[in-house]
Amino acid sequence: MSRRKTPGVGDYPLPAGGWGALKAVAGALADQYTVVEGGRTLLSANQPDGFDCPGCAWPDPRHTSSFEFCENGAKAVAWEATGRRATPEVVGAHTVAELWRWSDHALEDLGRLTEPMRHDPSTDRFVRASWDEALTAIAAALRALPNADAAEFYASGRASNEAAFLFQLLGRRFGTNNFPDCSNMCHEPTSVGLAEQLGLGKGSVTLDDFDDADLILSFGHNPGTNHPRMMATLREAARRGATILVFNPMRERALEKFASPQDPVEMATLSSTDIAARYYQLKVGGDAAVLLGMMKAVIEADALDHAFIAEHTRGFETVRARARAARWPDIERRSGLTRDQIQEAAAIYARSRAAILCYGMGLTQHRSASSLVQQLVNLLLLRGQIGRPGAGICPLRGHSNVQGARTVGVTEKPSPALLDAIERTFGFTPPAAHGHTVPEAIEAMLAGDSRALICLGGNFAVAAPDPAQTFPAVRGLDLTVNIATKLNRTHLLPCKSAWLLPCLGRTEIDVQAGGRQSVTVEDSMSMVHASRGLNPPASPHLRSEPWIVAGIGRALFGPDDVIDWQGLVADYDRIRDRIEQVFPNQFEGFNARIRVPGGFRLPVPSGERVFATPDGRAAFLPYVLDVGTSEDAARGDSDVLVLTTLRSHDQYNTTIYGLNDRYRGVKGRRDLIFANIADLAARGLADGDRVDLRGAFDEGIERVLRGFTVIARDIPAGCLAAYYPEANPLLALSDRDQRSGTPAYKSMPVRMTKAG
Ligand SMILES: Nc1nc2c(c(=O)[nH]1)N[C@H]1C(S)=C(S)[C@@H](COP(=O)(O)OP(=O)(O)OC[C@H]3O[C@@H](n4cnc5c(=O)[nH]c(N)nc54)[C@H](O)[C@@H]3O)O[C@H]1N2
Ligand SMILES: Nc1nc2c(c(=O)[nH]1)N[C@H]1C(S)=C(S)[C@@H](COP(=O)(O)OP(=O)(O)OC[C@H]3O[C@@H](n4cnc5c(=O)[nH]c(N)nc54)[C@H](O)[C@@H]3O)O[C@H]1N2
Ligand SMILES: [Mo]
Repeated sequence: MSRRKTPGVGDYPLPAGGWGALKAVAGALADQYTVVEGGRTLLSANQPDGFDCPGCAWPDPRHTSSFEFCENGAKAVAWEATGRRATPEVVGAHTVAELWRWSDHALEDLGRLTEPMRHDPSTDRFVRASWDEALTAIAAALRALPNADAAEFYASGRASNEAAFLFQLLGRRFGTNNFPDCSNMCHEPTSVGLAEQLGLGKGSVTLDDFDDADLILSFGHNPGTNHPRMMATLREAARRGATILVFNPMRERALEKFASPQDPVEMATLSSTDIAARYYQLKVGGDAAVLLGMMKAVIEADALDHAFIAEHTRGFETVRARARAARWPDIERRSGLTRDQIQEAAAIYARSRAAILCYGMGLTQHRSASSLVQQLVNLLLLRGQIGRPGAGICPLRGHSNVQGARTVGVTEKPSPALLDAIERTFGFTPPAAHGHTVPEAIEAMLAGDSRALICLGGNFAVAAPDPAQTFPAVRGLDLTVNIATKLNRTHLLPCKSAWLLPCLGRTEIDVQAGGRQSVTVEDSMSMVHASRGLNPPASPHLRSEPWIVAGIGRALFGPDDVIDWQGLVADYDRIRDRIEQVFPNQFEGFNARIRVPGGFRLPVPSGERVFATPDGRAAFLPYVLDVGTSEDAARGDSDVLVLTTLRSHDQYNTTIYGLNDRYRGVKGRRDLIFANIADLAARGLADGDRVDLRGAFDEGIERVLRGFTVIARDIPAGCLAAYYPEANPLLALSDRDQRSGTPAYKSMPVRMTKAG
């Protein structure tokens, strides 16, 4: 590939991991002035008596292991344990209009928020407030809403089970099921799709299954950056001879070669382990076609588990008929892979004894994603590759407790059973009408129906698509409340009454009336365990998330409410007792069981071939396109390219630690578009040129990204990649998976031209 020299862009010839990772940790700690404290803090991550790492939801070997090194876990911890403080003086030194012009990195880099603040519209600055003043004013503003459904209760997946449980209780006691959740931008297609198909919207495997698998299929995730502790598992699997097949439009370094910082030999000899046996660079959005092709090949070779299909499934004939009818030229065109490649992958799968299929955002952030993830399961069902040792489905969850928040009731579509249980436990009747997902919440704000937004963490407006609509939607509200550790752009969308409430982080000691508290979280594999902070709080004014949520509840409903808000937060065992009462089948003996190191596993019936569907069978479900959208995001227009969005190695979602993306050879910048050289040539562009991107099907709203630098990369023709959240202005709010509400962040239709 011909390459012009573009500043800050090169290659990364080394294996992922290794010395580069160790060096990066030292740098991250030094940057945040946490060298001494930080080192001690790191050693407590994921230890039996320590805190759960806020980095990701990958499980630990029973949370009882010796320290497992993780570069990006270290960055997450250092970022929270920083020595910097965003006091009211520091934040209030600038108007909100000034702060708005800062980068996302600069805002959070101000450090930890220390005291409650309110926005003063007369000066456009944040000013100090007391907890009393804040909670009283928030309760008054909520009471002033025209109806309960005018409030939106957003949760990000870092909140503990205890905080999330109280949060859903607060919303339902207030009278709404409006729980837009970060999951609506993330793994909701898993919750929807797998639930319909397997009776449980979660993964079926355990960590031990990886020891038994002889094949691991990896679709659309980048563990070297986003689930680094998974690299130890993949490396072990590769070294003992398991085959790993990767399906990803980008060549991700860690999926090719990885050196373990914990292996003295690899570190000393600068050697590494090959991860992927085959790396299939399919087109962005080409997964449905690849899966159809693989199913076709497996069915035609009759490599099926007929007994399993007969005994445990329904719907096989429809899926078989679809696969047989599919034509290879169509499959090749839509997938970007050749028939030979797909048949090769299918043959490897057909020979495997036990296969695990892993996937991430590359699958869930498309139109029809709920149906797409079901195709992954179809492929497994064909060969009975679920519910036995070494086989099953493994969605890689995002936030460290996003799965747990859902388990304890943060859902906009509560089941009748959940509503009954809440009524029985607390003695009030919760609302039954379904509430809003994230995009629906934004639409309701634009329509003027939603008037208040309470955020338990996260960066709602920046994580969401379409700032051209989302930012004004939040600015137009009557009330915003952000419970947060650090300042971000969502906080800078002041409306009539805007509050910033600072909370403790996971790494910090949480003391309540009843003494020192632990919280609990659930990982990607349904393991629940305790998490206990050990650092002194960043400020004496910080309160825990449960305390803040309960504080709003008490201010809103008074001390004589049917819910004893104050009593519950005095001792989190009481919150856990209530969780057990509401979910007796899952949390029986909750308080006793989290006192055992490593915690316990929630029931995962699909892992034992028990499918909690209406007929007790796992369902083969054909791929269904969303009404009104085309599978091919380019919609038949040859000028339109399909843009996917990525996380760099130096970010945690909208938290930008730094501007490098080491494994993609990028230094000091994020204003990049990765493109195929043929697509550049077709537009008269060269590597390093500045370009504008425009949303292709805009229907009246102009969506543009100006002056980004285009880089020729090994990515299939017709596809582009850029960083999240920079590219979010290009995605229309309406472009989403209809069933889960998940925005199509991984298939934005755009046009690319030389910068104007
Ligand atoms: N350090 C760090 N850790 C994190 C996070 C973080 O930002 N930083 N975020 C957390 C969260 S909330 C989440 S959800 C997870 C996200 O973890 P991932 O799912 O790994 O997240 P992405 O960076 O979005 O990467 C998706 C991968 O999908 C590929 N891809 C893009 N489009 C397609 C496609 O159409 N098909 C296929 N097959 N592949 C595609 C991309 O090339 C990329 O390798 O990580 C969690 N952990
Ligand atoms: N284009 C594009 N857009 C995407 C994605 C994508 O792949 N591409 N991914 C989507 C995904 S998977 C997700 S999960 C969402 C993420 O959406 P969110 O979860 O809303 O966003 P985060 O960036 O994780 O939130 C960061 C903020 O959380 C706060 N915070 C950090 N720790 C704590 C804590 O312990 N308690 C509290 N209360 N607050 C805390 C800090 O103030 C910080 O600024 O973004 C989505 N948006
Ligand atoms: Mo996520």
